[in-house]
Amino acid sequence: MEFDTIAAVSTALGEGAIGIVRLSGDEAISIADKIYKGKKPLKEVASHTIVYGHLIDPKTNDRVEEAMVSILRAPKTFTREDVVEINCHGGIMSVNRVLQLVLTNGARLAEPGEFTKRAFLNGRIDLSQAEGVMDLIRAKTDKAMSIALNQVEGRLSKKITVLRQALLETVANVEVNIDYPEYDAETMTHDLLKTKADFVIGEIEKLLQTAEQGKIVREGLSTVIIGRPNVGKSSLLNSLVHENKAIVTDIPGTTRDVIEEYVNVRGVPLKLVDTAGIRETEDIVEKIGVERSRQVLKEAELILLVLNYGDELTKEDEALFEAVEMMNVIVIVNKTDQEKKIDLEKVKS
Ligand SMILES: Nc1nc2c(ncn2[C@@H]2O[C@H](COP(=O)(O)OP(=O)(O)OP(=O)(O)O)[C@@H](O)[C@H]2O)c(=O)[nH]1
Ligand SMILES: [Mg+2]
Repeated sequence: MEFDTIAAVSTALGEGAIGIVRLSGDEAISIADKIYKGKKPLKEVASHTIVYGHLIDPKTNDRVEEAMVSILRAPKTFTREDVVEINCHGGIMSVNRVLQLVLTNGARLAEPGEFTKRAFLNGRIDLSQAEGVMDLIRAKTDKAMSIALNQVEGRLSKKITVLRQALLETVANVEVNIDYPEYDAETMTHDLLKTKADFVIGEIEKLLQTAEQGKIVREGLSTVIIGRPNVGKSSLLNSLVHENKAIVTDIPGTTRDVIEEYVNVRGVPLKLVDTAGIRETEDIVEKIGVERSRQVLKEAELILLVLNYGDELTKEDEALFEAVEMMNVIVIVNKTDQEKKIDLEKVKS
């Protein structure tokens, strides 16, 4: 496929020792040559090497930056196109200046993800690997990272290829049976076909199940802390994240906004959500908070329902039990330092 030459800053924008501006496309090397002065022009530099030089503005001949420039010729590159990586000083000004230079000299600003898109369109990676690249960049825990890396390396793709192959072979076999009945090919009886199909369906279902797990590892398990006002929901959040994130007071109705924080539990990120205690209230602000609590409750994947050891179960508690009946719930009995009033048998039942 033929594309124009794109450029973008590849490193995070901010203050760092090095910033990289990357170009990809047929014109990548010639555009870089327009703004580069070193021992020899970049077009004479061997592929997959890095050279030192200065970046100049061709209009004024002013030196703009000092840089190390990597030359990577097609097809052994991420995009399968010619790629140039300009390593300059990290820092918003410097990196943007270099980007401006390559843009005014013939490159087009890449869209988000466009390098990966090219790698996909040019057949360097398949769709599942392209998704893996994004997951890798966004990974929040070690586990998420290693799963994404597996995907980038094509493990998922390989499993899909095997299933596809099994189906193709079966279809081919059926066609041989029909077109050349005289051949000595295995006869695809109904039973045989069903066994083969069941096997493939089973494998696909297994893959779909891991997709569900993958989503959790990637995005975090949405975990919502609910309970009556003042039972200690915000205290629980603070203790789990080891930080005074949410305001804690002995006034019922303290929390009004929905507060979110990530914690890492054995590699699985939990997106902890603290909510306003659910109760009937006339306070306008608290009312909105309670409404939000009900909303996030609907989207939760895991519920932490907090009760108090020192109180009898109230109608409000029972209403909460009903609201979360069909969901994954962990019941937490808090304030065990107080005198026991709660009926634990009732909680269990
Ligand atoms: N005795 C005792 N008090 C606690 C415990 N945990 C929390 N508290 C106190 O209970 C009060 C309420 O705690 P919060 O964490 O603000 O309760 P909440 O459920 O977030 O309350 P709302 O935001 O109003 O819904 C505070 O005064 C806490 O210090 C505990 O285990 N024992
Ligand atoms: Mg609170």
